[in-house]
Amino acid sequence: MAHEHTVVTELPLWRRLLRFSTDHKDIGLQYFFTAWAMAIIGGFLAFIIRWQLGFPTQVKPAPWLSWLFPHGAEGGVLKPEFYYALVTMHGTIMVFFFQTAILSGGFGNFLIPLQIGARDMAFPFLNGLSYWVFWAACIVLLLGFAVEGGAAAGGWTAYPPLSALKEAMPGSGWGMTLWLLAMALFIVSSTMGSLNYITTVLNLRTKGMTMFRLPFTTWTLFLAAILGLLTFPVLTAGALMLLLDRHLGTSFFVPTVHIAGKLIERGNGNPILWQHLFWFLGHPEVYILVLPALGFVGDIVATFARKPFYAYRLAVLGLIGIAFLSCLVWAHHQFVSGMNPYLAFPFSLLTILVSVPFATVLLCIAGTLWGGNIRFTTPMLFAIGFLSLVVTGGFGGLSLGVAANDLHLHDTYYVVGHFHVIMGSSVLFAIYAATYFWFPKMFGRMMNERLGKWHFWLSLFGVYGVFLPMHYLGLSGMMRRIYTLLEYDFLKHLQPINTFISVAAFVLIAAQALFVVNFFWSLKRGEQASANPWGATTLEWQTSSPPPHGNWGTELPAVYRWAYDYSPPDSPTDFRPQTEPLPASQ
Ligand code: HEM
Ligand SMILES: [Cu+2]
Repeated sequence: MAHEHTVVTELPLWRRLLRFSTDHKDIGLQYFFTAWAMAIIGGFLAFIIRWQLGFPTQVKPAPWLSWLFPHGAEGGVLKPEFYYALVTMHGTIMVFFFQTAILSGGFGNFLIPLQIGARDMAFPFLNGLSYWVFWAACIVLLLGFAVEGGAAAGGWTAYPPLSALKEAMPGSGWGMTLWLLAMALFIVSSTMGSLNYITTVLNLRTKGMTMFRLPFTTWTLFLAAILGLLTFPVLTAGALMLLLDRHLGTSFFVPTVHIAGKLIERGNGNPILWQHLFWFLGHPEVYILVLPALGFVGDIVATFARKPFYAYRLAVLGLIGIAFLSCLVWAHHQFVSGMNPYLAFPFSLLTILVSVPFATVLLCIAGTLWGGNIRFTTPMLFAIGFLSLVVTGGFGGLSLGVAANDLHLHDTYYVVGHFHVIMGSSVLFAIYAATYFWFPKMFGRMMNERLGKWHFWLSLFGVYGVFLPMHYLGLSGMMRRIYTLLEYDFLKHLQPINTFISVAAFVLIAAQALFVVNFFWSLKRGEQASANPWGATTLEWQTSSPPPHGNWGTELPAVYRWAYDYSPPDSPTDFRPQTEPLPASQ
């Protein structure tokens, strides 16, 4: 393959980020930085949410809020409808614009060609386009804060009628339309990405790189792309129908309802249909996040336990099982929606069945840890933190999967606790693990270990301190999406727990500053990284840090073995890279 002679990685970082590039590494970094920026915005919204719940502004007005959001808070008192906009935008940003974007767009782009021994993605131009459409989606989404009525306020799940009727509440106006357009753009961008990742993995693997020699990370990114390609379009269809309901007077999702005592002129639509269309994507979506997280953690654990991946093929089958079953469980979000009650049983059963392949994968990773010569580096600590959190969150999920429990727990803080432990925290930990792990490859420098470890421990105690008590709040009946519990006599006694959670959340948020400082400091001053600082076997570590444009010298690397030859017997080193030929006797 011909490739240019200009070494693009020598451009300054900001130049690589701000141009239309077709190099997968540049595009990966563009996604990476944009997604982190979105995370900071989403985190700031979380800060305001916790401020309100911990120190309700009706009791203690917060003038800085009115200064920041003149329309959302008057006299330092947050408006309830603005609170809804905050939770909606926080959820949307964190699920799609941070986690999905950084996992598939950021790490997927950066790592897939490097790990399979390709020079770039199959469709480089489409890849560049995918990033800039994502960028536009971010802008359109955030514009919501600037329009009349404020940002979308129907929840990240955008249930009708709040999302279908422009007049339902302030955030149901332009903010909601922008939300739908932003999601449509996001899906277009993500589809372009998925097509690229799938084609690249199928067609551009280098000589010797069979499917069962792929690193776990690439397997998971590949499966996540397939899930995205199969399920995101369903949400696109739903979003278009919702736009028609809003602007052209159709009633796909508009039920016969009264607004302010007046029967609306339209009706007879089915809001539950939206729930099906949303969750047909929405549930697989959470696996679009947790699969790559499992992939990173699997690879990081093998690297730092210095052990061959335990039952690698079984683990890959487990991943495929998770991906397949995750498409069949969506209605566990709708046990109380009024759908046919007979549906609860199969969906309950299938939901609980997901834990079989899930536990298989986790046991394979635990088997890899077992008896390993473990190096507790920062990426390894975050990977182990992920395992702890994913198990805790999984148990929360199992208890919700039983329909009889869910009737009580649905729409309470128990659910909020569940998905923040498993997605908000465990997937976040995997993203941190991956960032500390691949930072040397991305930027050619190491991150600071001491700061990294402080970041890890404060975050670990932080997330458990914030999200475990939420389960208790839910069991005690606290509903999600209420902006104060002081209005309800039966909830008032829970206020001190909310204050505790908010304080823990502020510590957690402050601890993330350690990461930001470490990141930018290391970018400039970090210790210079060698090509393979962790002694890892996979291909990306067999080229320079950072890799040149085109990734490899004049010849593509050839692969002779699987990705996990750690601590091989009779070897002078404790690992054998995939590029090392087998001895003649084998
Ligand atoms: C075996 C594992 C799991 C089981 C059995 C499970 C089960 C459930 C159930 C039944 C609900 C619905 C609760 C309700 O709304 O009443 C739920 C909600 C949720 N789960 Fe899980 N879950 C599991 C793993 C995960 C994972 C891995 C993620 C993400 C990475 C995740 C993310 C979510 C989210 C985001 C919601 C709430 C959505 C919302 O209503 O806003 N879950 N889970
Ligand atoms: Cu689900």
